[in-house]
Amino acid sequence: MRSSEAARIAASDEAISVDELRLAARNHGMPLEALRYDITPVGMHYLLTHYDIPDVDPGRWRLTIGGHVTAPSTLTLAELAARPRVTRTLTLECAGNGRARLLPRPISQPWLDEAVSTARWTGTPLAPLLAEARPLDGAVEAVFTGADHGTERGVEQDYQRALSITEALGGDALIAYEMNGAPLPPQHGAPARLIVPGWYGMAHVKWLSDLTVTTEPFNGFQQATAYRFTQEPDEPGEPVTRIRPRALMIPPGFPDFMTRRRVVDGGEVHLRGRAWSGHAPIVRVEVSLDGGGSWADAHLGPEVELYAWRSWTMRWLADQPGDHELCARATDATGQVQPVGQAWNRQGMGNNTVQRVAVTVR
Ligand SMILES: Nc1nc2c(c(=O)[nH]1)N[C@H]1C(S)=C(S)[C@@H](COP(=O)(O)O)O[C@H]1N2
Ligand SMILES: [Mo]
Repeated sequence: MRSSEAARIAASDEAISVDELRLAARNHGMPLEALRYDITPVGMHYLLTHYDIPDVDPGRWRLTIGGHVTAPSTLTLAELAARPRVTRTLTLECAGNGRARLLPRPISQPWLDEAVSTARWTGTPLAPLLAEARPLDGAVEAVFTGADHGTERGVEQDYQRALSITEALGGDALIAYEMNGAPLPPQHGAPARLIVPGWYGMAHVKWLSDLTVTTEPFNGFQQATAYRFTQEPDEPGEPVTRIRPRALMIPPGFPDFMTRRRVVDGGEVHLRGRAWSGHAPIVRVEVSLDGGGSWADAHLGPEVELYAWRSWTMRWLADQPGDHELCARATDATGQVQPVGQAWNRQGMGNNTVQRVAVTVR
């Protein structure tokens, strides 16, 4: 359903509100120093929950599969766990990452750069499970429903997202029940969630309770209204899908408590970070030591798994005391490279503008 209320854009002098602060406190980001870990420790994994974390008893939990299929079914968690098991290391990033850096600022969860993390997700492949239900001719989409409920811009809803039937039957999505080798914790979707490798966060439906095959394209709020690239309030826009390439660096030196401005001791500084894309492998990371004026290639670490972040390093001879602005930018194998300036859209989606880290060398 489409909402009659447009997403709001902050006025040029409008500060972050208590409502935005509340969202930011509930939905924490990953501290950038955690870019040091190949696999983000569970408690440091970024979090985004639109409504409340639902109270789901794993013993009573069921996944229902139905709609336009020949063989509807209901699975318990034990039945799901008895199916073929796969583990994938994947980087998840919220589509709204970078939103609070846009000018003017779209009002929603005010992420800066930190809504990204990498985990090992274990579950069973979606495609064979859906194929066993035997979708009928005319099936167009698979709609995934979470157990959480709320309202958004006046539309009451369960959290729902759809994949095309082609993507669901031919893709590499999982129904995951473990994260980093342990059962999913409540905040990450216990007991089971959808994982769609390479896609922005909104596709990975947590607290999955139902999968329904439809004969019409799904027009729920999270599909048709939210998660679109739009310029105008009433424009349908293009859907947000896969993660755009991005590199982040671990801010070097030490921070000031309030401003988080960095102080770095002069000499050789070992810059490092991660880069990822949901389209293709990362083929290049460049670093700028002068705010994006000039760029030099960083050294890429080993390729991990498709859609998992890749490490990069760069030696910086910090021999000029004073203020510097460090930037990093990634290029993936499709040739997509991060923009240096902003690519604004109304909902603040997919903002992969380069990161800027202000440091003072002493
Ligand atoms: N059921 C449900 N699934 C959801 C959400 C939600 O609010 N409800 N948020 C989505 C969004 S926008 C993101 S970015 C990811 C975040 O996953 P995480 O909290 O496990 O990091 O979950 C997605 N899945
Ligand atoms: Mo998100």
